[in-house]
Amino acid sequence: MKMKLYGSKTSPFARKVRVLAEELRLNDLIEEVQTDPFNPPAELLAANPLSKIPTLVTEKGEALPDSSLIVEYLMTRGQGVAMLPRGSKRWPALRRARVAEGIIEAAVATLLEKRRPESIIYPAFLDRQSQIILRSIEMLNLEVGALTEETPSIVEITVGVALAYLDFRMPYLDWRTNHDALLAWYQKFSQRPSMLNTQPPAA
Ligand SMILES: N[C@@H](CCC(=O)N[C@@H](CS)C(=O)NCC(=O)O)C(=O)O
Repeated sequence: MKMKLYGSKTSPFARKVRVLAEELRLNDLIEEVQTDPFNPPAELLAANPLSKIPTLVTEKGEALPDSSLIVEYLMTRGQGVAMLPRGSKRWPALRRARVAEGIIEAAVATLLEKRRPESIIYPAFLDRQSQIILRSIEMLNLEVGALTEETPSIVEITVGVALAYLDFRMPYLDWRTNHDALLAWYQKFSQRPSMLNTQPPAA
């Protein structure tokens, strides 16, 4: 029996896990179950009352209901992804990963807000999410020298998935403009097989 990953081809949180699984060469141990968290099958709810994707159920039936938990777990199962640095480089690395995760959160919040009936969409909320994203891009652009171009860690994977999600859902933000260093890094990172094999369908 394989592990089951409840996810979707468009969810950036699921993509983070899918890229990681591929980098760790664990794909063959994982069955991906395409799941709509807004129309959840009973199996998802049994594993995760939060009704969110990604959710992983291990071969032993243990449920892991959050991408960060799944990342922590899969890191114990495979090799090929860099560990986070120890010592003084650790906290800046974790901060970058958290900021990239925040970009994903703000972009998903934007998408959900836009799906509300037009009369109750709150433009100030959308504007705030865009500002959050642009400030975060600014920071990552300044700090891109700390991202590796070789074996990635979860920091690089989260940054790469966040930028790809902006291209997919918020191309009008045009994050590339004036962020040449981040763009140069992303152009290489996005060519990794793990990124190419986990692309969302055309929007
Ligand atoms: N913190 C969670 C966030 C997961 C999440 O929000 N996933 C979205 C899909 S991209 C979802 O399942 N949304 C359903 C909902 O918000 O009810 C994680 O890292 O896994």
